[in-house]
Amino acid sequence: MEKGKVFKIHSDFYYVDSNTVIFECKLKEVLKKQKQNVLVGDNVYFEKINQTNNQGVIYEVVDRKNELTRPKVANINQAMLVVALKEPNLSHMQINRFLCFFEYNKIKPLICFNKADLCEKNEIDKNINIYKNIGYETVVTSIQTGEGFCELKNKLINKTTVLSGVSGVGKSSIVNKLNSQLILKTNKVSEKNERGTHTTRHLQMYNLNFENSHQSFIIDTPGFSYLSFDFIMPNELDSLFVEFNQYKKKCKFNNCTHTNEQCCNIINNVGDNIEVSRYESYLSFLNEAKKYKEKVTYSGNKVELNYKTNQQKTYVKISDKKRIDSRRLQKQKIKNKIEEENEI
Ligand SMILES: Nc1nc2c(ncn2[C@@H]2O[C@H](COP(=O)(O)OP(=O)(O)OP(=O)(O)O)[C@@H](O)[C@H]2O)c(=O)[nH]1
Ligand SMILES: [Zn+2]
Repeated sequence: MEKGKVFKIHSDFYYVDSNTVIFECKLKEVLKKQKQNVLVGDNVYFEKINQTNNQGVIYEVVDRKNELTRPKVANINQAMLVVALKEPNLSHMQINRFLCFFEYNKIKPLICFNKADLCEKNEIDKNINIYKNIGYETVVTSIQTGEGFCELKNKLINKTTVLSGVSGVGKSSIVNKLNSQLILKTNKVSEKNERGTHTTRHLQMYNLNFENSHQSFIIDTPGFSYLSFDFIMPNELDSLFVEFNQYKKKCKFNNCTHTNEQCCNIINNVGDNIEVSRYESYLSFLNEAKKYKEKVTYSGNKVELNYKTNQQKTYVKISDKKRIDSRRLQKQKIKNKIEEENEI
């Protein structure tokens, strides 16, 4: 039996990297029947079925250290959020949106401020200090000048990093620069594109093949560029703003929403110990989460669980063709919490 890492999934085929040899694998029938899901980043045991063609069958998915449902990836050490200092303009709301999502999923974020060549040093410092002061790891890079790439490599070495960030910030350019053998499509209109050989990117893991490490991976996640607050109850949102924790204990009401209550210690600290942009993001996300909660409360949809789970494997009647939808589960979770709240 061989061991490897799933780096790409295409319909029923799982592409497994085993010591830099690529195997095209199928899933063992019994695992298929058990609806065993296999994610990019999964470590698997497989058996070769054809030596010459590098084909195999996956027999076992190793227990995951963690997993994300959107995008569907497993065993990640950190998330790199790429933002541009200019072109497109930096959006703190956008940064905070991603940070909240990673906090919720307990994944350590690394914020990469790219396109440093387009921005004055003092403006860069002003922006990154907002996040450094909270305790987030940051790095400043430029594709044009090469600034920050040594530091970035050190932060990526021997880790599996999931890539995120809105379109045009330089994600593909950064990956291409980290490993010149990789050629991810960038947005710049290239001769290739003009000739019409447009390539669509897929969720895929790349080995960065650093000279001193073969275990540094990055997962490109096209489409992972916008998140809405449909995963958390409004009253839990403040916990995702980590720097609020030390102040909210002193709010007068323990169910304080930090919006218009009297003696709210969060509001008292905005502009001093809490950045205005962070608080504004909080208010905006709170509204989104409230709207989602209302929608779930009033939607007549019956959302029911119709399967049982046993550890990671989900056993479903084979005849049951229904797909287990992570969004539906998410909605069910929020629904359960609303019910709990109503019972109290
Ligand atoms: N000036 C400058 N331009 C950059 C830098 N990094 C990337 N760019 C340019 O920004 C544009 C977008 O870069 P991409 O790498 O395609 O951005 P992306 O985040 O992968 O975009 P999507 O594929 O749409 O998600 C390209 O024209 C790059 O050449 C940088 O550090 N400085
Ligand atoms: Zn408060």
